[in-house]
Amino acid sequence: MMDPIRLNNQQLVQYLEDGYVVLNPSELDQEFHHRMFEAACLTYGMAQGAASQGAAPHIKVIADNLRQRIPDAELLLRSPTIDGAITSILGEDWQLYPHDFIHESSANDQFFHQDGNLPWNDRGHYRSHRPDWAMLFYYPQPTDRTTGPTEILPGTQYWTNDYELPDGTWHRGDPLGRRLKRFDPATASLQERDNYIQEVADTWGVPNLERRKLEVPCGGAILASYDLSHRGTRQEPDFDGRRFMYKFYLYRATSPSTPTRRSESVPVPQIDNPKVARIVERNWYWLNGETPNWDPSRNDITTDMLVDAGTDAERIRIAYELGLSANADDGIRRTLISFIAHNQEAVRRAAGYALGLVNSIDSREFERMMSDDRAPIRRATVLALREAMCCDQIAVDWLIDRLENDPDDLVRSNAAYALGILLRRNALDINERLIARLDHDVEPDNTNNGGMSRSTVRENVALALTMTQLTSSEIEKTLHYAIAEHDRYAKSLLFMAIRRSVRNLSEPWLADLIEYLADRRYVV
Ligand SMILES: O=C(O)CCC(=O)C(=O)O
Ligand SMILES: [Fe+2]
Repeated sequence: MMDPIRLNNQQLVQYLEDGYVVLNPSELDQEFHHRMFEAACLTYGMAQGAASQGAAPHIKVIADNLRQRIPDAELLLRSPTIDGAITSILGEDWQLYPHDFIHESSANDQFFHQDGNLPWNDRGHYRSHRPDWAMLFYYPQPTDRTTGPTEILPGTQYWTNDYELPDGTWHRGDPLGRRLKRFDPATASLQERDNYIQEVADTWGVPNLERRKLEVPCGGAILASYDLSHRGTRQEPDFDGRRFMYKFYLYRATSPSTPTRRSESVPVPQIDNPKVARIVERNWYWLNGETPNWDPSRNDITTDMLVDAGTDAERIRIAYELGLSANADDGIRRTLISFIAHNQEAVRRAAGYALGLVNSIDSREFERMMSDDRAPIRRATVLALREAMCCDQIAVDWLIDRLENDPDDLVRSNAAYALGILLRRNALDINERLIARLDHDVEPDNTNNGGMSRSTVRENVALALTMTQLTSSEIEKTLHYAIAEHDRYAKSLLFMAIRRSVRNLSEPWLADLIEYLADRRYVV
């Protein structure tokens, strides 16, 4: 097969700035796309059969088994155009998260949303501004305005909405416009529906925010930031065909500590959108294992501005400026740290991302927040340690302690996730502690989203284990839990963790066997 075709610099900046790039894998021919179209029809046919027998078709048939049911999906993912684009964003050892789906358009509109950060609109962790997660949308037929294309809001991938509730619980999914008056499409006219969709887009508070319907030729694909706002649009009434979209979730399992894209620093090409320019620039260098050479003293942005910002767009822009200034100004640095305990959720969150720009933070600076009795403050503290990549003993011990003992599920799932991000770059002696959390008695199911009993915490523990090298005895324990696991996402991730580790430890034939089994996963 041909080598992967990497994104060029322009495409890479477009991805980081607008949140997506359109791909046309010309090495796959029309016959291939036709087979993928037919496979989607067949999958929906089988789903109907399952529905008539009372089984939930979305989980029994359509979701999560695409590579098993449709071997051509593998050819798509490994095609030089698709593989090369994903590699450019997520590194050479990019992984498929074990959730996938085929979406079919209809007369209904979806409303703008960010996909939940765990499958079926569940929540386990704060979103990442770094290129850690992506979605691949693939369209096995021409997709234009009439067929119901996917619509996106370019550049919205670094923002999000508040989700914490006063009683300590939280919204699990991230629809936009959660605060708008409830809208019932069943009783509304098309015009009212369209007005509502515009109102939802306007909730970002960004004047003239562009909406783009992504029309693609047969076999076109979109690689998008996981956090980009998007929606499925309705078909026009005179369209009598079918429009499918295969969706895959992908993530980065390695940290770009060595240059993979270029051999020497290349300045960022033109960035047009000032709201996200700083993040784009940071990510551009981060992808090459570098930090930008910024002058930390060149702005007059104050910490009050972060609190007073009227939109997440503005607050995040300010947060990045402050994070940069904090390297030269101790007052700003201390205020940003204190904002982790601020009473506004959006301020805590923005401060967490800001601290990702501060070089070498000592986790003792978070001592007060670490023992705060309010769960939202502990959640934000986990974010701050993760963004600042605090790997010292105090940080790691506290994160492990939270994973083992925190009464708040979102603190525990965030702690597991953060430990994975730390493990991705540093060897830490915590594998056994993570594995012990896979026991259902110590970490029971906590959600039924998607119609399956699952654990958001075990899912993130399993994710963390895909980012580390396990020893033989750790593999044995992980295998024990993987076999017993009923949460299909946790289970698949555990097999992926074993696959990663076994490569370095065992006979090549055994690694091949595990590789085969992990790839061919089939969940019922
Ligand atoms: O079908 C589409 O174009 C988008 C589907 C989607 O975003 C979703 O269901 O999460
Ligand atoms: Fe979606």
